[in-house]
Amino acid sequence: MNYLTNSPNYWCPGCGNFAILNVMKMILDELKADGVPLETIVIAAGIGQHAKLADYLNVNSFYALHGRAVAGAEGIKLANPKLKVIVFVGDGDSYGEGLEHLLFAAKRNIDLTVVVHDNRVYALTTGQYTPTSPYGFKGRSTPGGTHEHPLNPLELLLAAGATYLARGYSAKVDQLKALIKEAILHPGFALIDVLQICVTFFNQYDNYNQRIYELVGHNHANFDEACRKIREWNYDDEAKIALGKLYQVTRPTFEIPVKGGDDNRAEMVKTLLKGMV
Ligand SMILES: Cc1ncc(C[n+]2csc(CCOP(=O)(O)OP(=O)(O)O)c2C)c(N)n1
Ligand SMILES: [Mg+2]
Repeated sequence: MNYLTNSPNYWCPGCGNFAILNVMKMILDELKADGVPLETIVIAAGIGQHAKLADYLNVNSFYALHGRAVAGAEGIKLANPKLKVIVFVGDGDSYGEGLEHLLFAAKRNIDLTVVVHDNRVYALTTGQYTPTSPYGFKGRSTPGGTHEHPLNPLELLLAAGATYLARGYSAKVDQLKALIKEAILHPGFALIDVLQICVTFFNQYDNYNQRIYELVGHNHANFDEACRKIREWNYDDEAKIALGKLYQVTRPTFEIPVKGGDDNRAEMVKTLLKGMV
Protein backbone atom coordinates (compact mmCIF):
# COMPACT_ATOMS: atom_id res chain seq x y z
CA MET A 1 0.00 0.00 0.00
CA ASN A 2 1.25 3.53 -0.63
CA TYR A 3 -0.57 5.20 2.33
CA LEU A 4 -0.69 8.43 0.30
CA THR A 5 -2.89 11.31 1.42
CA ASN A 6 -3.93 14.43 -0.47
CA SER A 7 -1.51 16.56 1.49
CA PRO A 8 1.39 18.03 -0.53
CA ASN A 9 4.80 17.37 0.99
CA TYR A 10 6.63 20.42 2.39
CA TRP A 11 9.84 18.82 3.68
CA CYS A 12 13.16 19.99 2.20
CA PRO A 13 14.89 17.67 -0.30
CA GLY A 14 17.30 15.52 1.74
CA CYS A 15 15.34 15.82 5.00
CA GLY A 16 15.74 12.81 7.31
CA ASN A 17 11.99 12.80 7.90
CA PHE A 18 11.51 11.07 4.51
CA ALA A 19 13.43 8.05 5.82
CA ILE A 20 11.20 7.80 8.91
CA LEU A 21 8.05 8.11 6.76
CA ASN A 22 9.21 5.45 4.30
CA VAL A 23 10.28 3.10 7.07
CA MET A 24 6.83 3.46 8.65
CA LYS A 25 5.13 2.55 5.37
CA MET A 26 7.21 -0.63 5.19
CA ILE A 27 6.46 -1.48 8.82
CA LEU A 28 2.72 -0.96 8.34
CA ASP A 29 2.82 -3.34 5.36
CA GLU A 30 4.60 -5.93 7.47
CA LEU A 31 2.22 -5.54 10.42
CA LYS A 32 -0.72 -5.90 8.04
CA ALA A 33 0.78 -9.06 6.54
CA ASP A 34 1.23 -10.39 10.10
CA GLY A 35 -2.51 -9.95 10.72
CA VAL A 36 -2.58 -6.59 12.53
CA PRO A 37 -5.63 -4.67 11.21
CA LEU A 38 -4.53 -1.18 10.11
CA GLU A 39 -7.56 0.35 11.83
CA THR A 40 -6.02 -0.68 15.16
CA ILE A 41 -3.00 1.55 14.51
CA VAL A 42 -3.12 5.15 15.72
CA ILE A 43 -0.38 7.67 15.32
CA ALA A 44 -0.06 10.74 17.49
CA ALA A 45 2.17 13.65 16.56
CA GLY A 46 3.47 16.80 18.19
CA ILE A 47 3.92 20.16 16.48
CA GLY A 48 6.85 20.72 14.14
CA GLN A 49 8.27 19.49 10.85
CA HIS A 50 8.26 15.92 12.22
CA ALA A 51 4.53 16.10 12.86
CA LYS A 52 3.72 16.41 9.17
CA LEU A 53 4.27 12.67 9.06
CA ALA A 54 0.71 12.42 10.38
CA ASP A 55 -0.50 14.37 7.33
CA TYR A 56 1.46 12.19 4.91
CA LEU A 57 0.53 8.74 6.24
CA ASN A 58 -2.99 7.51 5.64
CA VAL A 59 -3.78 5.88 8.99
CA ASN A 60 -5.73 7.10 12.04
CA SER A 61 -3.88 10.01 13.53
CA PHE A 62 -4.06 12.69 16.20
CA TYR A 63 -2.31 16.06 16.35
CA ALA A 64 -1.59 17.28 19.84
CA LEU A 65 -0.68 20.68 21.17
CA HIS A 66 3.08 21.29 21.15
CA GLY A 67 4.63 18.92 23.71
CA ARG A 68 1.37 17.09 24.43
CA ALA A 69 1.49 14.19 21.95
CA VAL A 70 2.54 11.67 24.59
CA ALA A 71 -0.22 12.79 26.97
CA GLY A 72 -2.81 12.44 24.20
CA ALA A 73 -1.41 9.05 23.22
CA GLU A 74 -1.67 7.85 26.82
CA GLY A 75 -5.36 8.81 26.83
CA ILE A 76 -5.96 6.92 23.58
CA LYS A 77 -4.20 3.82 24.89
CA LEU A 78 -6.03 3.87 28.22
CA ALA A 79 -9.40 4.30 26.53
CA ASN A 80 -8.73 1.39 24.18
CA PRO A 81 -5.70 -0.77 25.02
CA LYS A 82 -6.28 -2.88 21.90
CA LEU A 83 -4.89 -0.04 19.78
CA LYS A 84 -1.22 0.19 18.86
CA VAL A 85 -0.29 3.79 19.51
CA ILE A 86 2.83 5.18 17.87
CA VAL A 87 3.94 8.71 18.74
CA PHE A 88 6.07 10.89 16.48
CA VAL A 89 7.62 13.84 18.25
CA GLY A 90 10.39 16.36 17.77
CA ASP A 91 13.31 16.89 20.12
CA GLY A 92 11.98 20.34 20.99
CA ASP A 93 8.50 18.94 21.36
CA SER A 94 9.34 15.99 23.63
CA TYR A 95 12.66 16.79 25.34
CA GLY A 96 11.77 20.46 25.81
CA GLU A 97 8.15 21.45 26.05
CA GLY A 98 6.65 17.99 26.82
CA LEU A 99 9.45 16.48 28.88
CA GLU A 100 7.35 15.91 31.98
CA HIS A 101 4.78 13.86 30.05
CA LEU A 102 7.52 11.79 28.49
CA LEU A 103 9.22 10.98 31.79
CA PHE A 104 5.98 9.98 33.49
CA ALA A 105 4.92 7.81 30.54
CA ALA A 106 8.28 6.02 30.89
CA LYS A 107 7.86 5.78 34.66
CA ARG A 108 4.48 4.09 34.38
CA ASN A 109 5.68 1.88 31.51
CA ILE A 110 2.58 2.52 29.43
CA ASP A 111 2.61 0.52 26.20
CA LEU A 112 3.48 3.25 23.69
CA THR A 113 6.12 3.59 20.99
CA VAL A 114 7.73 7.02 20.83
CA VAL A 115 9.83 7.94 17.80
CA VAL A 116 11.80 11.12 18.43
CA HIS A 117 12.87 12.98 15.28
CA ASP A 118 15.97 14.30 17.00
CA ASN A 119 17.32 16.83 14.51
CA ARG A 120 18.62 18.82 17.48
CA VAL A 121 16.93 22.00 16.36
CA TYR A 122 13.50 23.64 16.28
CA ALA A 123 13.15 23.16 12.53
CA LEU A 124 9.60 24.39 11.89
CA THR A 125 10.31 27.73 13.55
CA THR A 126 13.55 28.00 11.54
CA GLY A 127 16.46 27.08 13.71
CA GLN A 128 16.35 27.80 17.45
CA TYR A 129 18.35 25.56 19.82
CA THR A 130 16.73 22.60 21.60
CA PRO A 131 17.72 20.50 24.63
CA THR A 132 19.95 18.32 22.42
CA SER A 133 21.70 21.11 20.47
CA PRO A 134 25.43 21.16 21.21
CA TYR A 135 27.11 23.82 23.33
CA GLY A 136 27.83 26.86 21.20
CA PHE A 137 25.02 26.12 18.71
CA LYS A 138 24.36 29.24 16.63
CA GLY A 139 20.74 29.70 15.66
CA ARG A 140 18.02 32.33 15.44
CA SER A 141 17.71 32.70 19.20
CA THR A 142 21.41 32.28 19.93
CA PRO A 143 23.40 34.14 17.24
CA GLY A 144 26.42 34.18 19.55
CA GLY A 145 26.13 30.48 20.38
CA THR A 146 24.34 28.72 23.26
CA HIS A 147 25.81 28.74 26.73
CA GLU A 148 24.05 25.51 27.71
CA HIS A 149 25.26 21.96 27.44
CA PRO A 150 22.75 19.50 26.00
CA LEU A 151 21.00 16.94 28.13
CA ASN A 152 21.33 13.27 27.34
CA PRO A 153 17.70 12.24 26.83
CA LEU A 154 18.33 8.50 26.80
CA GLU A 155 20.10 8.68 30.16
CA LEU A 156 17.15 10.57 31.57
CA LEU A 157 14.64 8.08 30.17
CA LEU A 158 16.61 5.11 31.45
CA ALA A 159 16.52 6.63 34.92
CA ALA A 160 12.79 7.35 34.55
CA GLY A 161 11.96 3.68 33.91
CA ALA A 162 11.69 3.21 30.12
CA THR A 163 11.79 -0.47 29.22
CA TYR A 164 13.01 -0.14 25.61
CA LEU A 165 15.54 2.45 24.42
CA ALA A 166 17.36 2.63 21.12
CA ARG A 167 19.19 5.09 18.89
CA GLY A 168 18.66 5.11 15.14
CA TYR A 169 19.89 7.30 12.30
CA SER A 170 17.83 8.52 9.37
CA ALA A 171 20.63 7.52 6.97
CA LYS A 172 20.64 3.88 8.21
CA VAL A 173 17.24 2.88 6.98
CA ASP A 174 17.36 -0.91 7.42
CA GLN A 175 18.47 -0.62 11.01
CA LEU A 176 15.93 2.13 11.68
CA LYS A 177 13.13 -0.07 10.36
CA ALA A 178 14.20 -3.01 12.53
CA LEU A 179 14.40 -0.80 15.63
CA ILE A 180 11.03 0.91 15.17
CA LYS A 181 9.33 -2.41 14.46
CA GLU A 182 10.92 -4.01 17.51
CA ALA A 183 9.81 -1.04 19.61
CA ILE A 184 6.23 -1.36 18.33
CA LEU A 185 6.19 -5.04 19.28
CA HIS A 186 7.74 -4.34 22.70
CA PRO A 187 5.12 -4.50 25.47
CA GLY A 188 5.71 -1.32 27.45
CA PHE A 189 7.18 2.13 27.00
CA ALA A 190 9.60 2.16 24.06
CA LEU A 191 11.51 5.13 22.70
CA ILE A 192 13.82 5.46 19.72
CA ASP A 193 15.95 8.57 19.54
CA VAL A 194 16.42 9.01 15.79
CA LEU A 195 19.31 11.18 14.69
CA GLN A 196 17.23 12.82 11.99
CA ILE A 197 19.11 15.03 9.62
CA CYS A 198 17.82 18.58 9.16
CA VAL A 199 19.63 19.63 5.99
CA THR A 200 18.60 23.26 6.33
CA PHE A 201 19.27 24.22 9.96
CA PHE A 202 21.71 21.64 11.37
CA ASN A 203 23.17 19.36 8.73
CA GLN A 204 25.15 16.67 10.54
CA TYR A 205 25.61 14.10 7.76
CA ASP A 206 29.41 14.39 7.58
CA ASN A 207 29.81 14.57 11.35
CA TYR A 208 27.59 11.55 12.08
CA ASN A 209 28.91 9.46 9.21
CA GLN A 210 32.40 9.70 10.65
CA ARG A 211 31.37 8.80 14.18
CA ILE A 212 28.54 6.29 14.19
CA TYR A 213 28.98 2.59 14.84
CA GLU A 214 26.57 -0.31 15.29
CA LEU A 215 26.23 -1.97 18.68
CA VAL A 216 27.40 -5.58 18.62
CA GLY A 217 27.48 -7.85 21.65
CA HIS A 218 26.00 -5.20 23.92
CA ASN A 219 24.14 -6.57 26.97
CA HIS A 220 20.97 -4.54 26.58
CA ALA A 221 19.22 -6.27 29.50
CA ASN A 222 21.74 -4.89 31.98
CA PHE A 223 20.91 -1.44 33.39
CA ASP A 224 24.51 -0.49 34.25
CA GLU A 225 25.84 -1.57 30.89
CA ALA A 226 23.04 0.29 29.10
CA CYS A 227 23.79 3.38 31.19
CA ARG A 228 27.50 3.19 30.35
CA LYS A 229 26.75 2.89 26.61
CA ILE A 230 24.22 5.72 26.75
CA ARG A 231 26.73 7.98 28.49
CA GLU A 232 29.43 7.24 25.92
CA TRP A 233 28.23 10.18 23.79
CA ASN A 234 26.78 13.23 25.51
CA TYR A 235 25.47 15.04 22.43
CA ASP A 236 28.24 17.62 22.32
CA ASP A 237 31.52 15.78 22.55
CA GLU A 238 33.57 14.07 19.86
CA ALA A 239 32.91 10.50 21.03
CA LYS A 240 31.75 7.66 18.83
CA ILE A 241 27.96 7.39 18.54
CA ALA A 242 26.41 3.99 19.21
CA LEU A 243 23.44 3.00 17.03
CA GLY A 244 21.09 0.16 17.90
CA LYS A 245 19.18 -1.23 20.84
CA LEU A 246 20.60 0.13 24.09
CA TYR A 247 18.16 -1.26 26.65
CA GLN A 248 15.28 -3.71 26.80
CA VAL A 249 13.63 -5.36 29.78
CA THR A 250 10.04 -6.39 30.47
CA ARG A 251 7.95 -5.07 33.33
CA PRO A 252 4.17 -5.00 33.86
CA THR A 253 2.57 -2.29 31.77
CA PHE A 254 0.25 0.47 32.96
CA GLU A 255 -2.92 -0.27 30.99
CA ILE A 256 -4.25 -2.84 33.46
CA PRO A 257 -7.39 -4.70 32.33
CA VAL A 258 -10.58 -3.39 33.93
CA LYS A 259 -13.20 -5.55 35.60
CA GLY A 260 -15.56 -6.86 32.94
CA GLY A 261 -13.01 -6.63 30.10
CA ASP A 262 -12.07 -4.01 27.56
CA ASP A 263 -15.57 -3.63 26.08
CA ASN A 264 -16.64 -2.49 29.51
CA ARG A 265 -13.77 0.01 29.45
CA ALA A 266 -15.15 1.57 26.24
CA GLU A 267 -18.55 1.93 27.94
CA MET A 268 -16.90 3.51 30.97
CA VAL A 269 -15.11 6.06 28.76
CA LYS A 270 -18.39 6.91 27.00
CA THR A 271 -20.15 7.46 30.33
CA LEU A 272 -17.29 9.63 31.53
CA LEU A 273 -17.36 11.77 28.37
CA LYS A 274 -21.15 12.16 28.54
CA GLY A 275 -20.73 13.86 31.87
CA MET A 276 -18.17 16.28 30.42
CA VAL A 277 -19.81 17.43 27.16
C1 LIG B 1 2.86 25.91 23.07
C2 LIG B 1 3.63 26.25 21.84
N1 LIG B 1 4.86 26.79 21.96
C3 LIG B 1 5.58 27.10 20.85
C4 LIG B 1 5.07 26.87 19.60
C5 LIG B 1 5.86 27.24 18.39
N2 LIG B 1 6.49 26.08 17.78
C6 LIG B 1 5.87 25.38 16.81
S1 LIG B 1 6.83 24.15 16.20
C7 LIG B 1 8.07 24.56 17.24
C8 LIG B 1 9.39 23.85 17.21
C9 LIG B 1 9.29 22.39 16.97
O1 LIG B 1 10.56 21.82 17.11
P1 LIG B 1 10.71 20.29 17.25
O2 LIG B 1 9.75 19.74 18.21
O3 LIG B 1 12.14 19.94 17.46
O4 LIG B 1 10.20 19.77 15.80
P2 LIG B 1 10.90 19.92 14.35
O5 LIG B 1 10.25 21.08 13.67
O6 LIG B 1 12.36 20.10 14.55
O7 LIG B 1 10.55 18.62 13.68
C10 LIG B 1 7.73 25.64 18.06
C11 LIG B 1 8.62 26.25 19.07
C12 LIG B 1 3.77 26.28 19.52
N3 LIG B 1 3.22 25.96 18.34
N4 LIG B 1 3.09 25.99 20.64
MG1 LIG C 1 13.59 19.31 16.12
